[in-house]
Amino acid sequence: QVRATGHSYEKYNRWETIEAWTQQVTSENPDLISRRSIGTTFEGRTIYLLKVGKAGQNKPAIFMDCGFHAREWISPAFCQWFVREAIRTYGQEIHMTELLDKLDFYVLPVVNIDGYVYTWTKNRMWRKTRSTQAGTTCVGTDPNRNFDAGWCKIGASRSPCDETYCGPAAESEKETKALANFIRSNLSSIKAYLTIHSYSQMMLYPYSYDYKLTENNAELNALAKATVKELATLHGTKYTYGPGATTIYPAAGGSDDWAYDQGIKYSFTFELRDKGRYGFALPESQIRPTCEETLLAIKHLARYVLQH
Ligand code: ING
Ligand code: ZN
Repeated sequence: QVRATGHSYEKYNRWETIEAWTQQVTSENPDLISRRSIGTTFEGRTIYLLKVGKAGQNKPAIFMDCGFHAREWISPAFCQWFVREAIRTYGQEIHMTELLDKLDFYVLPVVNIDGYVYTWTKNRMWRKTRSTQAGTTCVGTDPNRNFDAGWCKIGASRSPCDETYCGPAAESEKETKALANFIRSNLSSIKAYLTIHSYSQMMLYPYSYDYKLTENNAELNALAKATVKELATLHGTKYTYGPGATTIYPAAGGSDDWAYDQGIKYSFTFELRDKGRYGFALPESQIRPTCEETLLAIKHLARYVLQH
């Protein structure tokens, strides 16, 4: 069997390798995976989206993205792991089989591809996109401050040189615009929005742009509590959970808040391992345990969404 060059689920892969992997995994599993482009990045790279699930009519869907922030390498690693486990365990493990029979997962392996490439070539700790604009030599917008959810009102900066720059306007970035357009076009099927970040071991839900609570706060709290409990069963990894504003920090323009306000009632940000020992530079030896425990959490969440 031909493999995407140098690809490994237990290593961090460069973008070219991930891109080749999306092609490979799709062509090898045509009954479970299809690939499309939802747009291109500032530097012209193709933004791929994988649809993972058994073909069926009017299926509900769960949208999950990885790689918003360039340096959070464990995030794209998890999206790849998730897809591999889906194809490996479909027809073998009852819960995964039921999930893929009854719903579709939209998996966006890397949102901020230009930034990700930059962390491999120039600066490992880059966070933002790589867009440029007239009037400043500073590069990049924080994609998780760029959504139209209390845009730039709190926990974000209007200065292009800052790490949390909200951009010249909401959805100014080609990457966030592409993601938002896809979700807007598929709102009737998307039941949950999941965005994978690192680090700090948290499961966050809206709101982050305001201290107000969502209408279903009690349900989101109970679901998060049960999900992090499930995650901990494997390696004992402890997660905290709660509304973003009070659990991590207030921050406007995040994708989870935006998705929630679009009507997607199950909207979560995961902050994967660790709690700061290695931070963004999480060793490759932790890819497997991190992805294993996160998979348990996502499957638990998906089962819940399917039943509600
Ligand atoms: N954390 C998120 C960030 O963008 C967050 C936290 C989640 C903010 C949801 C706003 C909304 O700052 C990391 N590590 O990126
Ligand atoms: Zn992040």
